[in-house]
Amino acid sequence: MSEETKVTQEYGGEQIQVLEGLEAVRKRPGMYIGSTSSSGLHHLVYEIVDNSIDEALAGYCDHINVTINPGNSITVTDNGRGIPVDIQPQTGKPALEVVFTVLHAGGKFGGGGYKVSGGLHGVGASVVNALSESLTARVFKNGNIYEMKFARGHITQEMRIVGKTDKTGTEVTFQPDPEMFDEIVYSYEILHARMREEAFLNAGLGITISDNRGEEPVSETMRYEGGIREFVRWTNEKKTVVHNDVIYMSGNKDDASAEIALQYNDGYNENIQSFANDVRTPEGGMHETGFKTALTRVLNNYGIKTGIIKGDDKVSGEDCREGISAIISVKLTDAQFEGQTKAKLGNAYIRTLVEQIVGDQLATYFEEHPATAKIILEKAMMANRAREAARKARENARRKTGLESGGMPDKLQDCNEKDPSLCELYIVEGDSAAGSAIQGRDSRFQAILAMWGKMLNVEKARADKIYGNDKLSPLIIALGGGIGEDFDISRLRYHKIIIMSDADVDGAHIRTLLLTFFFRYMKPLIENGYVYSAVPPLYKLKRGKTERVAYSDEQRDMISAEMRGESNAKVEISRFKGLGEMDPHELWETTMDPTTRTLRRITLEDAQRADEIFSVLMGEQVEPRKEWIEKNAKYAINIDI
Ligand code: TSJ
Repeated sequence: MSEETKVTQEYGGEQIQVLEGLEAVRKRPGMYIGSTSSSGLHHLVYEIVDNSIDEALAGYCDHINVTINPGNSITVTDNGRGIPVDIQPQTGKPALEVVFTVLHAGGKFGGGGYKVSGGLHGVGASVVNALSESLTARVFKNGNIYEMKFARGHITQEMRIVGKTDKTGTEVTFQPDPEMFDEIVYSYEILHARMREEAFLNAGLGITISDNRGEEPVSETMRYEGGIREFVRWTNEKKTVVHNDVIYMSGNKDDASAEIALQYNDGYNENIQSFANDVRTPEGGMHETGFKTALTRVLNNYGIKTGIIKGDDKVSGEDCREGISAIISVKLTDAQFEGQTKAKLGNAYIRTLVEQIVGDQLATYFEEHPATAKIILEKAMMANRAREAARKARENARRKTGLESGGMPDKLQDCNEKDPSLCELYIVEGDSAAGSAIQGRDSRFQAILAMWGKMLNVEKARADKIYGNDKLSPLIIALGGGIGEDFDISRLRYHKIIIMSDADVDGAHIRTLLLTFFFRYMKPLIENGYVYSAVPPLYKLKRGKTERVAYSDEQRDMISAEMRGESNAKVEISRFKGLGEMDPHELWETTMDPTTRTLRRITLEDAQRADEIFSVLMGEQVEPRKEWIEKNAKYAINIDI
């Protein structure tokens, strides 16, 4: 067999593999981009932008543009070297073509790790290509403009030169395939927030995000010379800080690097945001563990050495984190994302690296800035005393509420089943809705807790007050696992906790409050996926004696067309005003029956968003609150502040 035919045969084999690869992406898009909902749709943009960021990390690019075009296609451009266009000896094809047609291992969902800089980039580019109705790539390089086009992963125009240029860079435009996604409308807010994060995490890199869909184009350029230092400042912007400087630490070992920035505010919440290779790790992992260990150790050592901590008065890890805003960003070539949602970093050597950096550099910082060190340490000691007081208050409250003896609150209509994994707790807003829920439920496994009225302002309250609060303590007692540091998920009485509230402003208020409370005091509930939102119907449709319900505007239109049928019969459509309006049977059928209902699982992201909204609405600073309410007038809430 001559050398030439051999090559041709291999080429043929590869061609088939290429198509099979991209076909696999179209068969199981969720495997590659997480989901086909809005989150997956936005993920396409991140996959493309990642390549430009790699080019920036390699030192060849300092600006990226991300544009939402009319019709919801996306254009990403950078001023890097341009994707290589030369023919690869192994494949006989231009590198550009390979980038878009060969499925690379890698990415957060595809398995494998980080793209190693220096190698061929384009991780994820073929996935985006497979899921796009059309995609055009242009490369500005060697004085030429090269162009190549694709549709659903297939080449529709081979690479060709379409003009001359004196610039270098890459431009990719793609139109997500509506056959592949539940919705194809991009959110400027979501992309803007993510691009801001990328700009913070990559100091000096400029990112412009634009939206050209409306009559008035919108655009913002973000560039942070200070990187994650500015990220921390931005996080604390609406808070009152207790020291002025952001503390910054960084270091590297072998191929891995880590940087950490932190600053304390006068609040009680812990806000640590960690990233691995610019990907958020909401469940933490080794980098967070290393940070926490070192922070606690450095503060205690400093306190003992200076005599500020006397005797046995050591501060705990939680004490050291009250009021902290911190960003931890690590970059490594072999990131292991673990946990159910791949949201946790598993590489053990990163713990050592971060622990060493913080251990050395924070200690040095404290030596050089004793005034700041004292403020932080005294805040931790104050937290320690408050926690001690809270523990006593809790014991008192327990005795009073009969928690020890297992007495359950009046507001709770419990279920008969005792196995928590089979039990559901519906948290229902308002008396009449609770009444319907109590009558409509299956009391074998569904418990109802009625809640109403204005709840405690969780932002300003400490744990001791929360235990004694008359709105929250029935909930805490009903759930059975305690709160805060002694929250014990094994004592939880229900594994499904379902918030059932109206789709109006008051309902949103209650949901925000509850999610914030869970996020701050029972985080494992959300991490374990135990918290849900009930999805009540929005419309009732009636034709003669036939009644059906719809949960969205689209569904309403679909069902109404169906019911109208060929005969164009009259279909009456009415809007459900609230849960209280439904009779028990209706409520059971549409919202509570496990065989027909829809439940929306609350993610850590949802809860974090609620927490942010809550901070703005309940925080001490008036200006941000005013701004937020003005911006969200339709959602403006009457809160007892
Ligand atoms: F992959 C992609 F299509 F998604 C994509 C890649 C999309 C966008 C908007 C930009 C890029 C990209 C790729 N920007 N810059 C690069 N650089 C390279 O691919 C490159 C250039 C030169 C060399 C070299 O060794 O000379 C190596 C690489 C990997």
